[in-house]
Amino acid sequence: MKRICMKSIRIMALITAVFLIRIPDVTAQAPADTVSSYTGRSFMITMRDGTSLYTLVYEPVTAVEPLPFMMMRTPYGVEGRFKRYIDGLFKKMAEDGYIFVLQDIRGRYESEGQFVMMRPIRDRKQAEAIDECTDTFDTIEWLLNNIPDNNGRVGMTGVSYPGWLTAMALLDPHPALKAASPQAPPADMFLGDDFHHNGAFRLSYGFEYVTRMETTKKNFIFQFDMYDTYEWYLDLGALSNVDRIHLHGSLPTWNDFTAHPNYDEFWQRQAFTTVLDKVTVPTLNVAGWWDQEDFYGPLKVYDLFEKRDPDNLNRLVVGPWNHGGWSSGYGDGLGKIKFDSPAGWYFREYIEAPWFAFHLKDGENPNIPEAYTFRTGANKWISHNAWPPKDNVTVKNLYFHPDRKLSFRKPEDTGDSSFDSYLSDPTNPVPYRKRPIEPTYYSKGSGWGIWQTEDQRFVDHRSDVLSWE
Ligand code: PG9
Repeated sequence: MKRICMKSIRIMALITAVFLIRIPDVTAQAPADTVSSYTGRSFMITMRDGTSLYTLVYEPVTAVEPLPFMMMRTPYGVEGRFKRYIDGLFKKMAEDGYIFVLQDIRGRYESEGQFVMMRPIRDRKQAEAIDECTDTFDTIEWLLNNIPDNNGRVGMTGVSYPGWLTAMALLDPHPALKAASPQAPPADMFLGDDFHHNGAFRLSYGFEYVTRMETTKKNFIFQFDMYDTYEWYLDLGALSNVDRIHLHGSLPTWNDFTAHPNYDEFWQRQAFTTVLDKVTVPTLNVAGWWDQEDFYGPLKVYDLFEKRDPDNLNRLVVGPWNHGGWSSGYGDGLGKIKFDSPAGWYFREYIEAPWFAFHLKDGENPNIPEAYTFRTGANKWISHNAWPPKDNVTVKNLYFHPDRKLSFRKPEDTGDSSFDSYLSDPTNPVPYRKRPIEPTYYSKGSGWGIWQTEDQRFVDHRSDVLSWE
């Protein structure tokens, strides 16, 4: 029996100043064919421990001045991906002119070494120790010395795992790293990001992500023998059957899931507990309100950095997007919701690219406010001078009431009998997406990317689902 007490939910009613709102005419921007103006080369760059990482370097065919590097490191494979990036995340930046650098991290795709899922930060007392931060450092050092006509400055960005790699690079940054934008980086895989939410294991995501990443060096697709994965997971039975039937102890991260069901030292060590004394690199943190994978992370990273930011280099942008929804397309809607504003495109053109250009190319200062968030419903960008906002904010409690009502009025009866309850039956779990539920990745029409905006009435009136109005 679960009890839902008449506790209050704290919400914040925000009344904040609106400025800098410029929703440009999208149709006026004809897409330029930028990819043909870049030429690429590949290198194996050797790290301090002798491991070499596969790296692609793309330079403009004609450049009139020394250019900064824009780097992205990833476990998802770089070969053949440049066109996708240059049509999306890097489109405006490609027009501005950068030397783009894409790298396979250790143990993935064409790089040597061993892949470790979200490799914990090294023991800094050991001089030879390596981690994602030292790999970034060594790569930057090599680029500066081996790719001519660079201006000595490096920017770094990426979404999700690449966003986390960007955040890791900031812990001991190379002096040439002058601007970094960690976008949707996970920060704590037990508390709020991909694998668990508040300790609750996200079974389907955990299983599908880990089989994808650790079965081979390249992305692997687990073949479900059923269309509806809800039924597949239900038939699976106990969690131990994953190993008994399918994995046989072969995947390190699955082994970690089962060995560490609690928030123990393992998860705490992997979490983005910063060893950063002081923010020294301008940092643009980016999150989407409906990120189905990593919403906790970017806000946490922003928050940790903010506490160590005496020079005011840390910024936050939150828009109406799902996971990475800002990195391509207009980002003007999600599922059935429309925002009357090309928020993704606006972010790339008017926030991200000018911000990088200011730090890396002496461009005009776009004066990005401390926190810049998109208010859905009003469909406007809002500037804040702090996050969470401090000015013009009213904090209100929203209370559960009898008869499934919600109100800002405090209930009179808060005694022991004031609770709602439901019976939860593990053999008949509440689906979070409408069935049939397609696999998370590589399935056409998978609702994974938009389930957080999906109409939930398909589970209304189940006896184990409570709703309040
Ligand atoms: N959300 C994905 C992820 C990041 C880091 C670890 C595990 C999963 C991703 O999209 O990269």
